[in-house]
Formats: sequence, C-alpha cells, structure tokens
Amino acid sequence: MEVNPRIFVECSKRIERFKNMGFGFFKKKKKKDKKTTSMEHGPGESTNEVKLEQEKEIDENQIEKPAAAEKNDSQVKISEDPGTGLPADSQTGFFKRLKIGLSKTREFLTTDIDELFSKRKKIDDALMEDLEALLITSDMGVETTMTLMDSISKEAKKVKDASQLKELLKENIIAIMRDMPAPPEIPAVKPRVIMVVGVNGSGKTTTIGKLAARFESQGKKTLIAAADTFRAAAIEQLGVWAERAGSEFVRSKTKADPASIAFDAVGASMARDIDIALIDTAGRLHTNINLMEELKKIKRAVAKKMPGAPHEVLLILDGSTGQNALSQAKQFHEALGVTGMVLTKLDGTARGGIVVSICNSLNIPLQYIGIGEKIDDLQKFSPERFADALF
Ligand SMILES: Nc1nc2c(ncn2[C@@H]2O[C@H](COP(=O)(O)OP(=O)(O)OP(=O)(O)O)[C@@H](O)[C@H]2O)c(=O)[nH]1
Ligand SMILES: [Mg+2]
Repeated sequence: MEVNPRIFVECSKRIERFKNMGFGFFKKKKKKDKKTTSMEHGPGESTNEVKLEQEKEIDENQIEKPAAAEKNDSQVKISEDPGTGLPADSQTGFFKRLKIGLSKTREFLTTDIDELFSKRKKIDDALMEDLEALLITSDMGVETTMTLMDSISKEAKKVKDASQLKELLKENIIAIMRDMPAPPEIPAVKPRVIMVVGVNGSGKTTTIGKLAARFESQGKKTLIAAADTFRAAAIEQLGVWAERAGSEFVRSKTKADPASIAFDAVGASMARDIDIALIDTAGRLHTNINLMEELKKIKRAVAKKMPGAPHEVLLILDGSTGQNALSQAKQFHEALGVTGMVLTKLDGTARGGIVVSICNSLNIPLQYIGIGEKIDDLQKFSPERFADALF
C-alpha cells in the first residue's frame, strides 16, 4: 500500500503540533515505558499444569472473604439508559459524558476539517491528501484510511463545504464500525466467568471495577478474583474496586499460583451462587512467550473447574497506544481466543481514530469503551453514538 510522501510530512507536522499542545499521549509514553519494565515477571515463572490436588474441594481457609459482599451506602449505583444499555448520569447524561470523553479526538478531527476548507474552496487532490494525512494522524491506520478515502472519493464531487465532508466521513466511519462481528451471546450458566487480559497498565483492574459495578446495578451477584499475584499493591487496588462495586473478592493469603487462584475463585463462585465472576490477571507483554503460557494455564485451570469456562476472554487495550493495540490484539487472540475487547483511555487522547481502525482490522467485537477513571466511565460501544459524539 503506497502512501504519498507529502502525507508523511503532513503527519509529522501534526504530530509536532500534538506535542506542543501537550497531549497526554506523548507525556505518558515515557512513564508507561518505565512501568512496563518494572512490572514484568521474571523469566523463571512456572508454566506447569495445574496440580491435580486442586481438583479437591476448595479450601475456603485459603480464600479471604472481605466484607465486600455486605452492601453499603458508599457503593456506586449505575443506572442504564434502557434503550442502549449505556450508563445514564443524572447530571450530564450519558451521551454528553461520551462527548466530553472524546473531546480531544473531536477537536482534532473536526477543527482540522474546518481548516482544510478555510484554505480552499473546493475538493481537489491537495485537500484529499490533507484529509488522508489527518485520518492517519488520528490513528485510523493506513489500511482503514485507504478504505475510507476510496469510499469518500466516490462521492467527493457532491461535497461543497466542511460540514458536508464531515457528514460523509461520519457515514463512512459508521459503515466500517457496523461491520464488526456481534458480541458473544450471554451464556445461560451460573457463574458466567470472564477472564480479563492485556498488557501492563492497559486498564484491566479499573475496567473490572467498572464492569462489576455495572453488573451489580443490574442486580447480578459478582465476584472478583485477584489472579494478578505479581504485586501486593495490585491485589489491594482490586480489593478497593471490589468494595466500591459491592462485589465479593477472592484473593490468596499467600503468594499463590495465579492459575490456582482462578481455579479456587470459580469454585467459590459456584458454591456462593455468583452470577458473574471476573478474573483479573497481571499485565504482560504480548511478545513474552512464558507469560502468555501462564495465561493459557489460567484458562485451562478455570475450564478444569467448570467445563465451558471462561465464557469470555476480554482483552483490554489502551486507546492511547495507537496502532500497537492491533498487534497486541492479534497475539492475545492467537494465544487465548479473545471473545471481546475494551478500548480504554479514549478521554486522554486525540487519536481516537484507533476505534475505527480496530473495528476495521480485527474480527473481534469491541464491546466497551473507557472514557475516564471513574466507576461509571465505561460505556457499551455503539458505532452510531460514537460517531455522533465525534462529529
Ligand atoms: N483517563 C483514563 N484513565 C484510565 C482509564 N482506564 C484506566 N485508566 C487509568 O490507567 C491506569 C492503569 O489502570 P489499571 O486498571 O491499573 O491497569 P491494569 O491493566 O490493571 O495495570 P496492570 O495490572 O499494572 O497491568 C490507572 O491510573 C487508571 O486509573 C480510562 O478509561 N481513562
Ligand atoms: Mg491491574
């Protein structure tokens, strides 16, 4: 696929502009690199099969049961918009919240489209090239940008001003996002086991907290399992989220093997009539074979306790990491069979075009998007609403 050199120059200029505007992506990257190194497991982590004695009855003494199951007033209630299943916020409305979350991407995309027209009066090759550069810089990716440009250029003659171009772009973006496969059917089993995976710092723990709160507010009984045993702080962080959401929380008293915690947690969920069990795992680089094997082992352990589980493998991707999210998704999918994705931190980046790129390039449903750090900053992904909030 050929990209005009002029577009690269235009992209670099725009990236430079991002830096000057102080967008979080460029600042955070350094911090995240540091976090990634310090948090990676040692190479000697065991990848053995789950021991057979785990098949025995769960040793309840090994599982801590904090008081989280007792509901208290501080727990967050998330009401849902009945039509869409999106969380409603009494003060600003769920759609307004989405718009606020996506404001950086919106500002970048729409202001620049206005700018394209301020320089010229009609659609010509130069304008189309600038549009192409704009889409690539917003992280739509080269392939998706080419698809969009092909369809737009067929109708470009009809376009007379910036608002018409925005409308045309919006229609084509919606068409790409609608093409995504449907989310898996919710199994009629109890517990429904959801294993949550992703690279370091992508937002797994936070998303589990948000999801648990969402399920609890739908009247479901949830349990959260800390199968991220790598850092004590990670377990504490998950415990705080469990309490906020009103979920039961399973952790090991000693530094146990993540697979055995996941195994015990599924057993505990079966014994305690839990509707949905969420299993948190440690962040890992998708390129680290040993750590990917460890995830497979967790998955096998869960299936040993409950045939058919995990019913979902949810991959959490950081929206501000750009096109790298695509290769992460491919490798996690290859190793584990990912059933759905969550794209987080879309509030912190002007490069929200990654959403379109992910829908276009991967055959895995994008189920939720994260637009902030608060418990109700998670929305079910809807192509139409996303596009409405963007333009
Ligand atoms: N702005 C914003 N921040 C988010 C979002 N989701 C998560 N975060 C933040 O991202 C950081 C990492 O989130 P975690 O949930 O700890 O990520 P993790 O994947 O569990 O990290 P590890 O367990 O260390 O691999 C935290 O500071 C979160 O508050 C989001 O949608 N928007
Ligand atoms: Mg975590």
